[in-house]
Amino acid sequence: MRLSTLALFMLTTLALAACSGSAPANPPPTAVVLQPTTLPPPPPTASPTAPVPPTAIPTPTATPTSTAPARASAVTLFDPAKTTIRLERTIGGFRLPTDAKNAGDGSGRLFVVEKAGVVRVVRGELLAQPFLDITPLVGSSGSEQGLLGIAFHSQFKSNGQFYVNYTDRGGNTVIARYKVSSDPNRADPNSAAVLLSVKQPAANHNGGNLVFGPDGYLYIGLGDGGGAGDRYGNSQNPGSLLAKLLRIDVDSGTPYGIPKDNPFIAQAGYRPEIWAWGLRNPWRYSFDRVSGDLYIADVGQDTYEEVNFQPASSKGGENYGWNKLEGKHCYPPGASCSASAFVAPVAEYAHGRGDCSITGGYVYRGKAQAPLTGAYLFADYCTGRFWALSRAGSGAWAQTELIDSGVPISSFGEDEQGELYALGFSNGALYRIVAAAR
Ligand SMILES: [Ca+2]
Repeated sequence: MRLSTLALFMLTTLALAACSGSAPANPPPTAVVLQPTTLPPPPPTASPTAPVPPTAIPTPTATPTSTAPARASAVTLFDPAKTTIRLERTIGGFRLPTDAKNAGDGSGRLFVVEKAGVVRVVRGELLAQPFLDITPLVGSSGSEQGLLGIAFHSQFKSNGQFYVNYTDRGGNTVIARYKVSSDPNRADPNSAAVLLSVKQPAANHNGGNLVFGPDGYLYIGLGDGGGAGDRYGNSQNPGSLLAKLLRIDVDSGTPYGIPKDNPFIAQAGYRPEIWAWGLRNPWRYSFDRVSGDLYIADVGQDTYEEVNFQPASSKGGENYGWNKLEGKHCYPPGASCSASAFVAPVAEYAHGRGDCSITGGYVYRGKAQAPLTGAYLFADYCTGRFWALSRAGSGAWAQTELIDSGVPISSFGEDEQGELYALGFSNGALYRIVAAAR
């Protein structure tokens, strides 16, 4: 049993996104420790009434017509032979952090999600007052349950809307909208509106991420419902929302609308929310903020972790193969399968060195760490190993191991400037990712 490999890292409670972890979570730290930080201060213009400054998040551009490696603007400077990374610890004291997102409002803040049901604000330093505390609503007893993700509406600055993904006290997934209060560092807990509730047959594989795409639609990742091997048969069932990446319109309809160009909107037997399917537990996924390409890190079963790539030109509908494929290999091991029926991952790594569960990151598009530009960074939750995925002019993917940090990375974060961070789950630390020469 591969859980034995976790012992090395004392992570017996922490198989956050892995397939079979079911032990209760660690008790959280008892005190919030504010540490000196090297995070940049918020920009001086970021008062609540300041005009909206231009942000580093690009507006959607014309849809490309091919799956060429990258647009001219999506420059890649990263050279895997010359560059690696190091983790620079900035702030500690988070209690089992699961996500970190910016609000895109020019405030320079980073919002860190804690598993039990709290959202904290980092504005140069960690603010003592939580942004949101919905602990009474959140069921977090299972290792993969809790408040798992947050996303801010592209017009958050004007409409104050943000969205959370949590497991409720019954173990089911809830997607809810909240609004900020008159205090920009505090949400209105009474503003909750539930958009979607999805029954979860088991405690694990809840997905948990929320991301607004460059198209303005909300992308919701859901795992296969849990257990192991997709025992509930959701991954290749288009009538289920589980094991899918959903795409919904939060700005129309009640409680939400279906984008008219969703791939299965008119197909009998398919849920119209589905954007992509055949996913096991797409814990973390992100869009390249320059190219618009989508990277989906899908947690594997017992053998392979994988990264799926969807070019910005995609019309959706990709079937990423679970549970007929695990990584690029037929599942279960030894079975035969028609791999050509599915979209294979562009990168994978095998278990065997202690790795167990992929944590997807971001394509680096900031300024301060220029040697990382264009690299997609991801990590393994159990070992804390980091990799970069980059693409040569030929279109060939290169997967490069960067460091073996030993930190259980639950999630990455990207600030408004495109600088990247990583969250240590059990140690409650926020790390800045810094380029380093090899
Ligand atoms: Ca797959």
